[in-house]
Amino acid sequence: MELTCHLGDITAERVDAIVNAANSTLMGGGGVDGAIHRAAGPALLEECRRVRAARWHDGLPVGEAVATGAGELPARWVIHTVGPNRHRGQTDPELLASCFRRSLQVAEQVGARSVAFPAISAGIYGWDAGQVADVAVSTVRAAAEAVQGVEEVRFVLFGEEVLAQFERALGEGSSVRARGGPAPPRR
Ligand code: AR6
Repeated sequence: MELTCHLGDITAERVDAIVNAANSTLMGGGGVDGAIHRAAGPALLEECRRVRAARWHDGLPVGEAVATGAGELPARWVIHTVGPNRHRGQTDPELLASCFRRSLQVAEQVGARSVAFPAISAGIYGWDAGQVADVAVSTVRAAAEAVQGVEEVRFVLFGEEVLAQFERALGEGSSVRARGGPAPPRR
């Protein structure tokens, strides 16, 4: 499995599946969740409603993941996962690790070979970007053998500071910037 990171807007990423840092309701929100729903259009919310009705009546639990289509996005699937919310005392890194692991398992189940992740929980949910990067990289590396259908994982980050943390976690030379994507956002 190839792991890379770069600056960018995940909604524009040309991969089989993008991962959404959602909340348990799956009904949209701010941050990357809001951006994904805006870019995908109303079909995504409709699908999320169906997923809730069919399988997750009480909402998607923290650390769990589920796939839908991707509406008007270039990706084929959106994999929704719910990160732990530090502001609610959800400080166990295993919950965050579970988001990355379950998302990869779901990606493999639907047949996605390339997957893009944002920095789950590093925004509104209040986790330190360095800790998110450490958990993300170690979890994806540990899962690589078990999810051989997924050949490529890209971490798509929304700011220089978060990017620097993922570059550090991945180690030197593993970052590929804006490959085939739009110009990265500058802050
Ligand atoms: N592309 C890539 N990364 C992005 C984008 C984008 N378009 N937009 C934001 N980020 P957050 P969380 C980065 O807050 O902490 C929502 O309301 C952002 O800079 O989106 O898991 C949900 O509905 C940060 O580094 O997700 C939940 O209620 C990272 O994505 C809650 O927020 C994650 O920030 C989830 O909070």
